[in-house]
Formats: sequence, structure tokens, C-alpha cells
Amino acid sequence: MSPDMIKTKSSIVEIRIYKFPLPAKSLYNMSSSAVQTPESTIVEIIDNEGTIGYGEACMATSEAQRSTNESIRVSLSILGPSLIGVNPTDLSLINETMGNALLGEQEAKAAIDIACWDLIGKKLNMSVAELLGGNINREVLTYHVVGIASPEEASAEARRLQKMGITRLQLKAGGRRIEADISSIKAVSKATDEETVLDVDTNCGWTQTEATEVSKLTSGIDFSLEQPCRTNEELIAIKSKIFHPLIIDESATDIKTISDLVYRKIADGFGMKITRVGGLSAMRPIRDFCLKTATPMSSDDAWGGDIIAAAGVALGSTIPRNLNRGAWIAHPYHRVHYDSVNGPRIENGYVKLPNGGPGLGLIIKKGTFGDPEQCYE
Ligand code: 0XW
Ligand code: MG
Repeated sequence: MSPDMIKTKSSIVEIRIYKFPLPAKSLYNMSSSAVQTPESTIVEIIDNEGTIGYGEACMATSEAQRSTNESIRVSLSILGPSLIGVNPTDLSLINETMGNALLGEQEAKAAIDIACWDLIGKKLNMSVAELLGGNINREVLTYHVVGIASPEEASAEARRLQKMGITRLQLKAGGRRIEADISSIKAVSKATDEETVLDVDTNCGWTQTEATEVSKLTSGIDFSLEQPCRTNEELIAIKSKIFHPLIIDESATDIKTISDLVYRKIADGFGMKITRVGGLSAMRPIRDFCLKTATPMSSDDAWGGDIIAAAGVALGSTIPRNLNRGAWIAHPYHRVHYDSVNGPRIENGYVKLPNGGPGLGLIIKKGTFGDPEQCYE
């Protein structure tokens, strides 16, 4: 049963917004910036029957993402009041109301949208994975990031992760001389076992010339190239000049752009972030499109805790293994759980679907996030 078909007499009576710091406990270097202390934003939606839904959005760094954690909370100070009295189980009405209240700001809207999916699941006693439809895998492949470092450090980290059962590595690159990136790519590829899949992700960190040069000089090494340049125009321009599959992340912002990049044979896969497109309601048709066109995709986000991780794993569980690029979670880097029992965690290269009940499958105790920064009723 899809969430669109249910219409309960539910209406939002309160929305609470929390700020929750998730500092990086281990070095996490990307081309534009290193992750320090991102402050996640948690949304708590309560309806007239006392059902509670949780949503979350957390940017890793202000340089790497379009929104900042501060701007997300400012946007929620506009969206929150506009949703009081609205039916949280009517996802089209929720997204329409948010669209009328505020242009853009998909990340803030995503936190609200995810909270509604969690709430609907609790009302219907169904998991968000079931609501998203499709065949469900109880555990989802994940991947682990190897941050920008020296070739020795990067290959040592790659060996350490593979010993832990990780079979998919995302090596960060960019933001330095390409010779250094090439040395790290060679060192890490030598350290990867037969079955390990390697992605190289610059988070928009190369020019067109650098991207084509690195791909030429590493053409004999098997890896995918993720978002080597910032814009789709640049990615279209280099497509015929690179020797590696092209994965699009930051510039895959909406279903029109995504379908265009597939039909023009530019994108070989996507690094999809739930908050970038506005939530699970927007991700569902993107998932359907990728499955229909046999286009591999990941389902995760930039940073954050158990709530956004559970949303990524829920969606990831509905993607067939042959098309699943994995659901990345930030827990290994900040080691914080909102639900210490059911919070998503990596076991032998996979993340199990949280089993704490309906919705996102999490049990979040009162007071977990302290006092709300904003309250609307
Ligand atoms: C690896 N991620 C999913 C998390 C980081 O924030 C960046 C992102 C990516 O793929 O770019
Ligand atoms: Mg990426």
C-alpha cells in the first residue's frame, strides 16, 4: 500500500526543531574541506493523535554542499508555521504547502518530508521501506570513504577497511596537485582485493583538464569517477575524453536533470543524496527511473545521525543488489547513536534495516536531542 492512498484525519499540532552536533571523530578530508563539527538538524512532527515522526538533514561542510546547517534551520523557521494543521499523511499536500511557503531549500524540506514518512509508517504499522514499495533486502550494501591523504596513509586505510569486510571504497581526491591524486589512486588500487569496488570522488574538485589528464594516466586502473567537475556542462564536455565510468552526485539535483543525463548517455550511475532532492517523496520516482533504466544508484546523504541513515537504508533496501551502489552512513566517523539499539551500523560491509518498529524503525527516547531550538504549534 503506497502512502498516497491513505487519508487519515491526522493533522500536525506541533513541530519541534533541534540542533545536534555530530563532530567528526576521525579525519575526513574532502577536496574542498575537512569535516569538523557539523550540527545536524532534527525535525519532530507531532499530530493530533500523538503520533510522532522524525526527520533529519545535516550538511558535512558548507563548502561541499549547497545549503548550510544554519540555512536549513532558518528555512525551517518559515516552513514550520506553514504546516501546522496540515495532514502529515498527505505527502502531496505537505510538499505543495512547503513549495508555496518557500522556493528551493530542498534540504530543509527533506527533513520535514522524511518525518512525515516516519509518521505514516507508525500510523499504518508499516516500515518506510515497505511504504517505498519494491522488494526489500533486510541488509543493504554500504561503502566507506578513504579521505584525502598520502598514498601510504590511504592504502593503509583501504587495507584496514577491507579487513573489516568493506567491499566498496570511495577514495576522495581533488583540491591538490593531480600527481598526488594519481599516486593515491595507484597505491589504493594496489591495496584493493579482487572483489573490492573502487570509486574516486573529487566532490567537484577538478577542472576539465585535470579530470581528463588523471583518467588518461590511470586508464589501466578499474574505478568509477564520481563528480570530477562541478557542472553538468563540464561533465558532458569531458565524457568522451575519460576512460572511467562517470558517476554524478552533486549535480544530480532533480529527476529532469537525472533523466536527461541518462538518455544522453553521460551518467553511468548516481551518488544520490536524499536531502538534495527534497526527501523520500522526491527520491521514490528517481529510484523508479534508475531501476527502469538499469542505472546504478546509491541512497544516502552528506552527514547526519540515525534518522537520515535509516532513511537512506530504507530506500537502499528497495534497490536490487545489481543496481545498488550502496547506502553510506556517517556513524563510523562520529560514532553517535540516537537509538543505541536499533541505530544503523556497519556489520561486515552491510547495514541492517533498523528493527525497532514501524516507520524508520528507530525508538527515540524523549530528551535525546535536549531542548528544541524552535517550536511551532
Ligand atoms: C560519501 N558521501 C556520501 C558522504 C560525504 O559527505 C560525501 C558524500 C559523497 O559521496 O560525496
Ligand atoms: Mg559523492
